[in-house]
Formats: sequence, structure tokens, C-alpha cells
Amino acid sequence: MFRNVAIVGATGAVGQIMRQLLEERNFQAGTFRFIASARSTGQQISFRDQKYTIEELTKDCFAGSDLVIASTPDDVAAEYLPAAVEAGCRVIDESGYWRMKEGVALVIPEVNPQDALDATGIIASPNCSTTQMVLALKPLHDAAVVKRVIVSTYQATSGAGVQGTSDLFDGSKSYLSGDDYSYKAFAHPIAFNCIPQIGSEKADGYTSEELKMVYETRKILGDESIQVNPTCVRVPVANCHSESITVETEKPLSPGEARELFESFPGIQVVDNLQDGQYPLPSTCDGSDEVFIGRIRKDISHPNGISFWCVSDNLRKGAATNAVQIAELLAKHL
Ligand code: 2RA
Repeated sequence: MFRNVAIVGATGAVGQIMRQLLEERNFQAGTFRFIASARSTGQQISFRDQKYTIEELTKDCFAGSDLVIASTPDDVAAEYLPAAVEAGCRVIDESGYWRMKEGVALVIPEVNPQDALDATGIIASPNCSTTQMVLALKPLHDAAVVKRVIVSTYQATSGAGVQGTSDLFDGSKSYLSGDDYSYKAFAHPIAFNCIPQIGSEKADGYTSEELKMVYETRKILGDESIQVNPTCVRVPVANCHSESITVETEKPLSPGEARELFESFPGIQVVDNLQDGQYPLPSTCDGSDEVFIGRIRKDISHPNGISFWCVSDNLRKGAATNAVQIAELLAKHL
């Protein structure tokens, strides 16, 4: 059991769910601390029927903790987390800053647990859109070798933080009442709209969010040869990312074989009966910790292709749940 667990970014969208998950999953540790930026310092929060005062994030604040779980903006993770490693803590980071750095483990516990156990520095949790896709790819890769992936995402506004969700609700109300609304998290109206840009422009006309899906997939699966072609789109859904995924494998897989592989893999639930209108929906997956898969079918344009639909709660498995599962894995092997 860890002696003292510090939750950094405790008041943010993911930090709040992290607290909830540590309670729900009955994560055992000696004591807990909750840390955030100066803006939230001194606030009172409740955790397991006790009141805690939010402490300020500083480079000296990690003394006495042996596990840090952080969910902060990239620049904060870049500045403060090396100090946590220096102070001797195991560090699990939700931000995007450390994921692709040399020597940093990038971990989905169902996929590459050993990378977390072997890590000597920061353990990063992948981007939400990557996590649900790679969890789905893993059993296919093990059985038939994934060569190429074409994915389109339908990403919820909660992925853009608390302000993203406020923009969806307030923007929708204003749209319906004919009032103006000034969006804060998005460059275009998200109410009754789709925005085919998440993140900033990067090479070859792709966005930062899309390139995360390319490079993080290869790192987690330990296979630099996997080709990924993503299009990431923000949609007016409050929570849960959806993805339309087509996979080309080296060995052919039938839809029945793919279904069996999904069904027997931890963390995946298959909901797939088109005749009865059953498939995963953001509204039914909200609040769950699994990755849901449906619409499993042959890619009729390719002999070695499988297509499917994949939905997961981006704040839970896409962020907080994955981080807490890494913490559980480390705790089991202390
Ligand atoms: C998003 N993937 O949905 C991002 C959050 N990490 O915007």
C-alpha cells in the first residue's frame, strides 16, 4: 500500500472524477492529499466523509508522498512533475506533455502493464481518443497483426474541460432562444454543429489530436510499423467519445472471430445487434469504465479489413479510470 497519495489538479474536471473513483474503487493508501494551483488553494473538499483543504502546487510540495497522480495542463506537468520524481514519488501523469518522451512509459493497464512496472520515472496515461482505440486494437493485433487503421472520432465537449461542457449547454440554450453566445473553449459554435479540428495544426494537414492517435498507438503497442490515419471531430455530445474504426490486419479475421476476441479481452464490452438497434451510444456508456464496441462487420472494400464502432467515457477510461488502474497495478506490486 502507498503511504501517501497526492492528487494534483484535484479540482479540475478529471481530478474531480479521480476523487470519485478512488472512493468507488476503495483505493487503499495510508493518507491522501489534494493539490491544485494557487487559485484553488485553501478550498475545502470532501473525500470519504472527511474534509480536506486543497494545498498549493509547488516544487517542494511532494515531500512525504510516495505516489502522485496528476491531471494538469501540459505546461504545469512539464514544470512540476520532475520535482515529484526527484522527491522519490511514483508519478502517474494525465497530461500530454510527457507521453512521447524517451524513457517515459505510456500505459493502458490491460494492454502494456509491464511498461508501468518497469518504469523508473513518469508513467503517462494516453490521450482519451487513443486509449479506447488501442484497447480495441490490442486483441486484434495479438491475433492477426494490425497493419493499418483508419479512424474518425466524434469527440465530446467534456474533452475540452469544464468550459467545453458549459459552452455546449449555454451555447445550445442561446441558439434555441435566438441569443448571441460567445464560445470560450471552441473557435466555432459547437451547438448544432461539428468541428473538424481538435488541437492545433501540425504536419501534412493533420492536427495535434490526430497525431497523438498515430504516435501514441505505436508506442503503446510497441510496433512502429502500424499505420494510422485519423480524423478527429468535436461533436455536440456532452460526454463519451465515439470512434468509427476500420482495421486492416495481416491475417484475415472474420467479424465472428473479431467479436470473440473483443468479448474475451478485459475492459471491453460488446454491444452489437443491429437488427434490434443495439450498439454503444454516448448516452448509455456515460459513467462506465469500459470500452464499448458494436457494429462489428467486414470491411467490404478490403479482404483483410474489419470495421467497428467504439464508445467510451473519455473522462473515465479515457483519463481518470486509466490513471487509477495504473495506481492499482503499482500498488499490487509494491
Ligand atoms: C479532447 N482528447 O477531447 C482531448 C482531451 N484530452 O479534446
